[in-house]
Amino acid sequence: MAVVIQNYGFNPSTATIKVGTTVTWTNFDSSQHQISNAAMGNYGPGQLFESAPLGNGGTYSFIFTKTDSFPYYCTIHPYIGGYITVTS
Ligand SMILES: [Cu+2]
Repeated sequence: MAVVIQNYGFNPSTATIKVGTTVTWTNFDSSQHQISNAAMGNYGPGQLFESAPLGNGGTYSFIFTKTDSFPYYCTIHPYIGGYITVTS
């Protein structure tokens, strides 16, 4: 499934997907964004995915292989985030 990053937000900001689904984020903003499921500075255990900083047109893909709920953030702008629920 596709998530658009635009106007400092994720669209859709919440999604429910089946296990094994690949989610691809694409940045349409001129500002860089970086996707991470770790809260800012909370790296290490519990961190499942994190992109490089994405410039305009940049994409990042992650395959969700276990059922759980995953809040995620932009590490550069931690006030924006999204939520992915993975079901069996
Ligand atoms: Cu950002």
